[in-house]
Amino acid sequence: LRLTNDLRHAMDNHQIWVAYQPIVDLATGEISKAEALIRWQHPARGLISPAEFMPVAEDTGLITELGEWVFHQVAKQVADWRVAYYPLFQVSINKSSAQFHNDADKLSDWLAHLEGLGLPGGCIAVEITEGLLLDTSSVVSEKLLALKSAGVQTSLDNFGTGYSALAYLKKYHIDFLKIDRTFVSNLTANSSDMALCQAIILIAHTLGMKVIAEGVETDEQRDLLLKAGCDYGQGYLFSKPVTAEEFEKLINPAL
Ligand code: G
Ligand code: G
Ligand code: MN
Ligand code: NA
Repeated sequence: LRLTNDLRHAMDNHQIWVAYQPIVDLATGEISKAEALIRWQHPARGLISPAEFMPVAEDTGLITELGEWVFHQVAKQVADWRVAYYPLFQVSINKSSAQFHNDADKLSDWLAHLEGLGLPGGCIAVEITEGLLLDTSSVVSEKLLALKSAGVQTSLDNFGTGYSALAYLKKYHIDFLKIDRTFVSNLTANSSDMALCQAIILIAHTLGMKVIAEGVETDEQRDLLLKAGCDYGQGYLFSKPVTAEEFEKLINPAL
């Protein structure tokens, strides 16, 4: 309950901010996307992980405001970065199952806001987890299909750790598979995780999806992923999640 009151206060007092982690095109080394990751700098408790406060936000209904707030921050950033840096720049936003089940979470509001900024749906990708694809509620499938018809892209986060049926990847026209970092961390030329990454990349490409490897921390991992045909990489090798200001220095080192 304490955390609930604090969270309400935090949203009004700029303790909540959005961190951006680069997603790098492995073939060219360019930063072509970013993942938005919410952060809470608590005055007494320090940095609180979203893994801790998102469930509180969901239980108390604050998730509606929080989700809207994240989206508005990201939309403004992506508008700036598309002009200043790269016209096809895209930012991905994590969305929990609870957000898909929230009636107040409306795609039409998103689209109206993007249109006001002169942005197409494709400037945003929504990151979902495998569990959501197996959710048979009509509200979930309607929202997933509506995202697609609005041109918003979809990424399947932590791929390989859940139970996604391949049929759903096709049904919802998922755009990106994000290989979970547990498979990337033990990559060596002959490891079984290498075989697994190769298999995931083959499936993805066969179905017309792109692949993002998460948790890339070493040059060796990057090189093996590139050799296996992986499209994008994300991880500490390139950068940890940083403030928008620091992100701008990454995309334009002259700043
Ligand atoms: O980097 P990290 O510790 O921040 O991420 C912890 C978890 O919080 C991740 O699983 C991530 O998907 C989730 N997360 C981060 N930002 C958001 C957000 O804006 N919305 C939702 N629903 N989840 C988020
Ligand atoms: O669940 P999701 O994949 O959205 O969460 C991303 C989480 O992974 C964040 O907590 C982020 O800080 C973390 N992360 C990003 N890059 C790396 C990395 O290279 N290594 C490790 N160990 N964690 C990472
Ligand atoms: Mn994610
Ligand atoms: Na992930």
